[in-house]
Amino acid sequence: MVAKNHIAFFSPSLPASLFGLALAALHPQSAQAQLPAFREDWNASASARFDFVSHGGSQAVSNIPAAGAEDGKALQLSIGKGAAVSPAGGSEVESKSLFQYGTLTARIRTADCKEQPNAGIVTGFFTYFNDGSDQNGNGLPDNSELDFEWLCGEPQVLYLTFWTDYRDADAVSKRVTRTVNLATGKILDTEYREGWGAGTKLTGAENDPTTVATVAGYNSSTAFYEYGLSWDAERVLGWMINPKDSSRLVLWDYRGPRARIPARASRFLINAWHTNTWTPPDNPAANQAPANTISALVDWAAYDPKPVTTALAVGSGSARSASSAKSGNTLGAYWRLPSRDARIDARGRHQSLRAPSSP
Ligand SMILES: [Ca+2]
Ligand SMILES: [Ca+2]
Repeated sequence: MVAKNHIAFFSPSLPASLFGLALAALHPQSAQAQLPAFREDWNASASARFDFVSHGGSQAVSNIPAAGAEDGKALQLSIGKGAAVSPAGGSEVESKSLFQYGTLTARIRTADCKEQPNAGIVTGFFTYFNDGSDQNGNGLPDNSELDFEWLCGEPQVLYLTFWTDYRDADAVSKRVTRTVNLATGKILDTEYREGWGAGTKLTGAENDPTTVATVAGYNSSTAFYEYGLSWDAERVLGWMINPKDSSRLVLWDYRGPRARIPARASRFLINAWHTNTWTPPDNPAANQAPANTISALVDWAAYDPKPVTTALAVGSGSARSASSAKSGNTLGAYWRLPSRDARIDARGRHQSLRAPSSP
């Protein structure tokens, strides 16, 4: 009931400026006000929450009939034949608003390369913010980013990477990363990295859990799965709903130093793009440009501002509860950002510079 009243208070008719003042009064200690929960089902031609970004033959289009989608409709993120390398040659959706902390979820079928097994295609579900400033004062531009990524050449492998900093000039970064093969239940690496090679192995609270259950038959590109990122100042969890029993399968419960956890309010994005340098561990030949259009599908995407501990306590219901929140509050103008193209270009450079097997 409390949550309901909380959401009802923030009427869509409130001007953005008043909305901000109201939140500031309610949350005097939080640096960044939280936005209300929402869910986007992608069953209309446009979205109140997300901008669609297409490049040439790579198109982001919603309301596409899709078998396996809960409502029969999905967002299609296509990568066109011969698409240029980097996210700037792919397609994506990008939230109009910024989010700081809470849980982001999406039900995704990643790009399917069964017709071209050596295509180099990334599907990404992530947060991102980089305006070039250095608010954490460590000498590198802040790059707040939480990534869930898949390469279509080995669609049973998941890459989780949490970034705090990235400098475009020399690709120096600060990030932690975990790679998991879910079909075998094997954690391939859990490391802190500043460059593109191997980094420092993580232990203790930075390496939890130390084992991940096998998801028999897992193939991210042949079925929809629900994935989530739960984030606060001291913790980031990457998880998915296990299709066997609908339980939450925690892939990584990262509780490292605060300095290694992104802190800037960030946009919520889902994209698909061509890489010719980042290849999966067991398929190093998977770097080809798409010979024909290749697509990922997204059934829905949701946000829930509840703190991580609360979100986890309600099990897999966290994503569903977001769907009960009334959508349609357009708050996109609340935080001002550099132009979208500048942001995409910066991210395109840093993502496309990845070395083989180095998320
Ligand atoms: Ca910094
Ligand atoms: Ca849908």
